[in-house]
Amino acid sequence: MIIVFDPAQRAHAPARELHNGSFVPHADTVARADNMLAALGDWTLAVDHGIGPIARVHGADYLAFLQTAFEDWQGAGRPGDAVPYVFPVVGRRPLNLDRIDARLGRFAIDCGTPIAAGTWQAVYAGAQVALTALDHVGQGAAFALCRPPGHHAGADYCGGYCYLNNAAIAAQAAVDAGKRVAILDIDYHHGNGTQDIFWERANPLFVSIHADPRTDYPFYWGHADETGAGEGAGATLNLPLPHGTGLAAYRPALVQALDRIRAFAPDLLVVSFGADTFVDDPISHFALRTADYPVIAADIAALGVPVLIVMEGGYAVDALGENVAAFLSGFD
Ligand code: OKP
Ligand code: ZN
Repeated sequence: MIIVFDPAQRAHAPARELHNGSFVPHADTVARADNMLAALGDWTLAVDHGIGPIARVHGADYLAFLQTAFEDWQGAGRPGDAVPYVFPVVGRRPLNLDRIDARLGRFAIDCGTPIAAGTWQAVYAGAQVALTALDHVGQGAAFALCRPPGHHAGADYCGGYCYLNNAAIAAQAAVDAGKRVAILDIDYHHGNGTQDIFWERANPLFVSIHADPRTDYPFYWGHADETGAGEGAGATLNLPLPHGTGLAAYRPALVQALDRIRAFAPDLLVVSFGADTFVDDPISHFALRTADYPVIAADIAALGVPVLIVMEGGYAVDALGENVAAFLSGFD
């Protein structure tokens, strides 16, 4: 399998996140990428496709914000990473303010997604990793080793450690090339950004299996009654599962997801893959084992559809490479 990476993604190294009321070391470490690379072996360097395919998904105001937010934060005399702390919610007017503190809140959904010195450079490279891996999808699958993840980022917001939605950018590029695209999101967390981006679209189809948002981040998205709107009515399928879910309970949801995807008859399947469904994940509560990942992958591969796998979460760092390698092995 072709594995695509760009070391420029290492430039994103946020220090801390607000987690359950305390600032703690950020869970999305550079070591996550290192652990995957060590387990996977040879990789191909991403090719620059420019800003065009990114701008097909993300708004111009948001992209401009991301590129200067850290400089603006430093310009306001602030130490450390840029972190939002006030949000234009609960009926506030959508004012277009200049102050960096106000702009951070306008373009973010949480306090766990700091913007640090190398964030833009890294996330731009991550989007190029996904686009390059898309170019390599043929009869077999290709893997985009993206870090930070992307599926919580919407058209005009960052959140959940995500800044640019790598899976959505690749899916949109494939749609623009005339393809029917299905997205299967099997990260532990609901892919709210991807859902929002394609909410009113019949193509791509968006299907997600994730922790019930009544108990887990991102709380306000991913409930079973969210099915899309307008031309996208019925083109979103959410399958929330409870804490403690192991393979026996996971697989029926997977079968349901794959049945829907098969009925859609896609030319391409984009898999947003998170290994945070692993039993030992420090921030998650499913119970999948390393040996379960090839089983899940083989179920997906049995669709017989070309697959682009885009890396999302997974925070049991020492086991991450092994879990990703196990998942990718199921596509051989
Ligand atoms: C990213 B991905 C505030 C945020 C709480 C966010 C989890 C983001 C997971 N600290 N947790 O889906 O793996
Ligand atoms: Zn996740």
